[in-house]
Amino acid sequence: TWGVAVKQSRKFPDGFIFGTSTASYQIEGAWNEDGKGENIWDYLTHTNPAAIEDQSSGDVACDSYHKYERDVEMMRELGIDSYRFSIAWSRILPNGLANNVNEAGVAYYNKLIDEIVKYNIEPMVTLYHWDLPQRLQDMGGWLNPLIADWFADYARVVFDRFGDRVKYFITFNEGAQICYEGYDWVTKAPRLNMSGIGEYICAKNLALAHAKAYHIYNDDYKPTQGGVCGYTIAVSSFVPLTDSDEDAYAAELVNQLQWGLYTDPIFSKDGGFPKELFDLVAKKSAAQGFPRSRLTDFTEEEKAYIRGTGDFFGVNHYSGSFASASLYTPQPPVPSPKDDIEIGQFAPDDWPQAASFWLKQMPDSIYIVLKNIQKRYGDVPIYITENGWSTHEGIEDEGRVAYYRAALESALDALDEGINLKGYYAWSLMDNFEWMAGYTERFGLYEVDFEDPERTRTPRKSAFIYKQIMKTRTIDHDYEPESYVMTID
Ligand code: GBH
Repeated sequence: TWGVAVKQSRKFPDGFIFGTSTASYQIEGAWNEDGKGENIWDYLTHTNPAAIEDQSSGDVACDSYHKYERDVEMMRELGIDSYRFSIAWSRILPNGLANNVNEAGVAYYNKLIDEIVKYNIEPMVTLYHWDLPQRLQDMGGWLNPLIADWFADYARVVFDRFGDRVKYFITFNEGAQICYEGYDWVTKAPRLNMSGIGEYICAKNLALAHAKAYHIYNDDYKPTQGGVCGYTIAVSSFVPLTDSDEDAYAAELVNQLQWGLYTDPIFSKDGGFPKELFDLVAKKSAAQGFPRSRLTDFTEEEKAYIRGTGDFFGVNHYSGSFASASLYTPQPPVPSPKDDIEIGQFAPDDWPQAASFWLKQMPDSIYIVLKNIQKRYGDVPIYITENGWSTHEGIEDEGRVAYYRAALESALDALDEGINLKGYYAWSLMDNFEWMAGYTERFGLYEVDFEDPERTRTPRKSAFIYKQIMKTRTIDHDYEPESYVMTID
């Protein structure tokens, strides 16, 4: 049809950045080599292996600590413009505090960054992708307000050592997941069940930590290094179930809880927490007999200090759902964020299902997400810092191919409407340690053989498809790789 023909000729704009993403704990291995300190994932997987689906850990993972040259070779094979990876805090600062810099850890990232920039690939560095030094967890982790200073000190070391070559920094990967999953749902380290309280304390401390790091970059490094510093959050497409006012309000509340709580303080015009959510938690807290709200407000000074501290908005996007109060069924525990807003969600059965239980392919979901962000924060520059699909082992990954093609069409729809989307990073360059799912779910463009001491990486079909899209800057839905032999063009 005409529609398809027109779509096929659409091009990604000049300067649009294509990349792939990874994270330190998920790929590096070498968990105790060369002076690296223990982090909360080392601690969790070693003390409670049963918490991980296949009782595995990131002790070796993809062994990227030793195999980073192969990783960069894969980036060259794919032809990416940029590589997003994270730095392991405890590899640089073994006990988390900045009195003791581990030079061997610094040397590893220097080698990696040099290898990346040697081939004109732009490094994008996440400072924190979930691997907190265990010593800082022992002192309360993200619930201790002092962590804003600890994080700022760490950030200064990173800017100082790597900012000559790294021009894109992201403070946090997915603030909401750090807080909800780590301090309520027990689905991520440190697995503390402090439902309805812990995540709100965490949200406030994270915002302050981010702002401190941003100001350090902005004041002391940006003038000479000339880069940018942003924040990444997972944003799903929450759509009102019907066109009623109630459902519009329901979707707004879910947006506020799932990401606005973490990003409004940084990106909204007035700063601070989202008003409706803030008022609801205050009201519920009072009714529950708490002498003060479980969500502690910022002072006016803090609000002003945090507001405007994002050069770009990084969005990790995977899926979405419909939202409505009519879908809500009360469930323990109370207090909890779900109980605070009393909204239910629903994803239809006929959306394609990935290997991960939580991941379905929602039609148009990137377009919807980008529109929601634009509506909330105007024309802030946006990078999709993660987007991907899980399968099981196997090179023929038709589900991932279909997902990427649809996602990138949806990104083009958004670009057509002038949305300020500057880049797109596929999650992930290769299979890796998928947190609680261990190695049972695979997100890689390259398959990794975790039985093989060499951790051999093999391109999947999707790697060839993504390569073709990046090369031609268009999406050809009929393209099939001639062979599965990968070369560097
Ligand atoms: C990313 O998080 C992580 O940054 C990355 O490390 C990880 O490997 C990758 O995803 C794949 O998991 O309420 O049941 O619908 C994705 C975070 C996880 C956020 C699923 C939304 C929805 C769970 N997303 N979550 S559910």
